[in-house]
Amino acid sequence: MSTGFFPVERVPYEGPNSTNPLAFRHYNPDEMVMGKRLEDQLRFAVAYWHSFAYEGLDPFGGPTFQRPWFPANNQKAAKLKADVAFEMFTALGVPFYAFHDADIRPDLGSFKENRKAYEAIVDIFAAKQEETGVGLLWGTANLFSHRRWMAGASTNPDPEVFAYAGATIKTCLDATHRLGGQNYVLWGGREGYETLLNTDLKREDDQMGRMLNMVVDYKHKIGFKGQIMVEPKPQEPSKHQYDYDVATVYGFLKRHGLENEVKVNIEQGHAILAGHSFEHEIAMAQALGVFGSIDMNRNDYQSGWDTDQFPNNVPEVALAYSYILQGGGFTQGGTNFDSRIRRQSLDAEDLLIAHIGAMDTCARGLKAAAAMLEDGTWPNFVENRYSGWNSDYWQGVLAGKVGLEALAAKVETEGIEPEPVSGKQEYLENVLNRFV
Ligand code: XUL
Ligand code: CO
Repeated sequence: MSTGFFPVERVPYEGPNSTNPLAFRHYNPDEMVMGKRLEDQLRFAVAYWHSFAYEGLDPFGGPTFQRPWFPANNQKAAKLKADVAFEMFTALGVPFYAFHDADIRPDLGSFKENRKAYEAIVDIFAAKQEETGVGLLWGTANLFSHRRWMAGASTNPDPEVFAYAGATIKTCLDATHRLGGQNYVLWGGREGYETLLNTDLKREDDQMGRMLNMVVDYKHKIGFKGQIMVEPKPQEPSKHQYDYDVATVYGFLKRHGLENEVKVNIEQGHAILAGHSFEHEIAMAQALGVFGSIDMNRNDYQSGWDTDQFPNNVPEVALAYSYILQGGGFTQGGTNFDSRIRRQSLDAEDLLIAHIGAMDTCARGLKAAAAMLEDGTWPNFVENRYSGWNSDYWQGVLAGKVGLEALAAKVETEGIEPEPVSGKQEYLENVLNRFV
């Protein structure tokens, strides 16, 4: 029995000329792109928190959304929320969703009561996954909203908070495993500091490294095959966050012996806050061998904070997917819409419309990215630019067969005087513009 919350049960694909706001114009899940169905290339996920738990608050105002499951803090409301959520996943035809513990259960006060309430909803999710075929892209724990986390979760000066964080992660990892989750994400919103004056950086780094090692050990113990991922973000809510960006996370993983166990979930808006582009973070993760998955949401470029808006810029999205496709596409990762509708977007259909637009934008971006790569002009240019390195001699240099003295001698004996060549930036920009 449908709850009747949404005006339609299924959003159809109607093609680029459709003017129906509740239809896809570019996302046809069965369309083949670079040898895979579009659905399998993009691997879309809906974020439970933004669509079903967010009430429309901002720093200056309270809830604007009136949902039948608000504001009750009980299991009955949590169950209705789950019913509506799975109706939306089905209406959109998304293969995945993602959630935090706190998104899906009421807060009943104690750890034990909350765990039981959470597991009861997880039981409902298991049945609904079975019924609808929708799967879990990733599970995660909310270790940042409740006041107990205000000074950090694993990085808290109080070891009892460290223990509480560990117990929460264990509960969420168990649930993710039970639901066949493809990944498990750790985003450390409070793993950082508000002021260095009260902070011991060395201790906090050791604590965070220990926790992540415990998580990885436990994953292996229970046989969870999902990928553990850290989600970088430089700040907000903390003034400074330790998982600043991809390169910083990689250094942390190396330091704690985890670089082969943990990958990154890269969010577009977080990349921008770190002073990077989205494609920079994706390309960096690929270069370091830790690319996992993406949160596809943009910030308002003027406001300077994380506004979690749905993507609507095709050229930007195309560039991001072009790096993902060059790296071989997603394996266990996917495209999670860590995005929320604006607080004036009150209607149930606004939730559908936002996701439809985002899915169409991503579909257009991915198809443009595939066309760029299939054309070959751009990747071949980059390949050629470095082709001087391909000979045995220069490969030997990279492999450590030649030292600094021999290199210096070669320059003089062979009279090497390199001639600079054009980097062709504008040419490449024009080439890419042919596809977007
Ligand atoms: C916060 C953020 C989170 C993580 C999951 O900026 O991106 O929603 O994706 O905790
Ligand atoms: Co995110």
